[in-house]
Amino acid sequence: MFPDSPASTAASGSADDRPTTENPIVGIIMGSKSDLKIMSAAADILRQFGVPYEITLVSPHRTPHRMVEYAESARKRGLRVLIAGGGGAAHLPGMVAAFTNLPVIGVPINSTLSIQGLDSILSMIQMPTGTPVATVGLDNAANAAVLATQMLAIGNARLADSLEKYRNTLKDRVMRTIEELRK
Ligand code: RP5
Repeated sequence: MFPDSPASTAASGSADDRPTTENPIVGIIMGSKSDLKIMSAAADILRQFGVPYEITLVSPHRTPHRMVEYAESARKRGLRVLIAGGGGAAHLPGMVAAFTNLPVIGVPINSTLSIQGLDSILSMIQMPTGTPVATVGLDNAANAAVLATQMLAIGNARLADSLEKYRNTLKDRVMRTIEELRK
């Protein structure tokens, strides 16, 4: 998709059939399998940027001990950014942030249609001072992956270059539409 789609990690397959690339530096986690259809977009973006990732389920309510272990071991295992998705009372990003100093990006998921995901958004953005969760828009796992890539690009010229090319593809798309509208 991007002009220089790097092929250093999983070159094909969906997030479902490629749960982990080699030496992951981004951990994508979510509370339930029902979140995967949203969260797989983060894996798609990371693959396109050539950022190695792992993707798995970590439920704050159903597997709380696993959540603690995952968060506490994340840095030691080489992860540098975590992307955590959850719907409803979305405690996963906030609780994971409490157990690690790695940056945590939260993806609120609209799984409780009656209140349209507002519960999830509020669970993530209203964090106490000192334990932030960088929250992206509702269901926008792709933006979480772009933000994770931007964080990693601070010390990585290849990623910074890929991000610039990505931005240029977005700009080109707008310019093409402007041209089409002129006709
Ligand atoms: C949360 O509850 C999950 O993140 C999911 O969005 C929501 C519903 O989970 P399921 O009942 O579909 O497993 O923990």
